[in-house]
Amino acid sequence: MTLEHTTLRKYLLQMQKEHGLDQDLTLLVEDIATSCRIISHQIRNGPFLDILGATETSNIQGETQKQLDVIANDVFLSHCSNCQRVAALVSEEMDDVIWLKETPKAGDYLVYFDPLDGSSNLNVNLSVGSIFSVVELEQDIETLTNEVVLLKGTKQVFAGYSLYGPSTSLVFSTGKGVQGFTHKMGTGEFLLTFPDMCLPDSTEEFAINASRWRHWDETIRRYVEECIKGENGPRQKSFNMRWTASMVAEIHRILTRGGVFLYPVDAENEQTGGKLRLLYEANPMSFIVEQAGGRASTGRERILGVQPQSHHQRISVIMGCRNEVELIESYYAEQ
Ligand code: AHM
Ligand code: MG
Repeated sequence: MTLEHTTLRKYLLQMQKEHGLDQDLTLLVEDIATSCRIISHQIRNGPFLDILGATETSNIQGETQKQLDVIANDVFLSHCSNCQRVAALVSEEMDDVIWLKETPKAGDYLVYFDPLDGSSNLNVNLSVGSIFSVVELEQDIETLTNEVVLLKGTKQVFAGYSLYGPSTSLVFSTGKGVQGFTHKMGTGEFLLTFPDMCLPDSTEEFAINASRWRHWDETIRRYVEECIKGENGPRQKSFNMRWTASMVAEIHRILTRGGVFLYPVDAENEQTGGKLRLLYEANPMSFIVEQAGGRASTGRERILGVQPQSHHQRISVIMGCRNEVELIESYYAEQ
């Protein structure tokens, strides 16, 4: 049986008509979708093209770049530059902000992306993803400085991710809920397969890299310990744990069946503020999680409300089902 699904274009045109979604944003979303389709193709053919390995270079955060990190970055760069409203691009893989306009105007777009997140999964053939978001400038800009791109996550008008798993998903929000599309192989189309994705309030599943236990603060240890104690502990229920080392895969699982994802600041990463990056990892994912009815926090404050200090800033991340995130926040408040 073949089901009839709404195409990405049909959905975007409907959003234009019913919610006044900007036409230029529609084109930009389609260019982002194209980027993801191309990257998906490159990943799936990676072993034949010999592009799964490392390059000789490191990115600004001192991490070795995979060849596919660089390829995916180039794909995003070229496609996101198509839209005449895009003023600047900020990527995990580029040291500097890339300015496309000399005198950006109010209403122009800033695009943030992590072209290939979780790329340590590439050569073991596990899921990776791309993360992206768009912010609209509120005023004309006279001087191009990095401060211009340091806008809070609450300013995002669009955010999403693509998951390169058994199938290629495109999940995004324009601020009207979360929609999940799947790339239909052989057709070039993304079809709306998971409309209005939403999170339950509660969960019995958590995701954390438990090998970092020795670095965690008291609050994270307390939370995880209570989960692990299961029925006999204070939570009085049995918890399951998952860790795929790919935030996109993790958040997609959580959107699908609930859960909470933690990559907290800890004793080892506190000098940099955490592991995950605010502008192109934490903010887009927080937008999606909140739009799906969940909560996204540093443990002490809402991620979307954090004022960025630099464009590669890192931050503590705790997101997913509302009740779990609020419980962890309450533990931090007690500490
Ligand atoms: P990356 O942007 O360098 O790929 O790092 C981000 C990834 C996340 O997707 C994932 O949650 C985390 O790093 C995994 O970290 P760890 O190696 O500690 O498990
Ligand atoms: Mg990343």
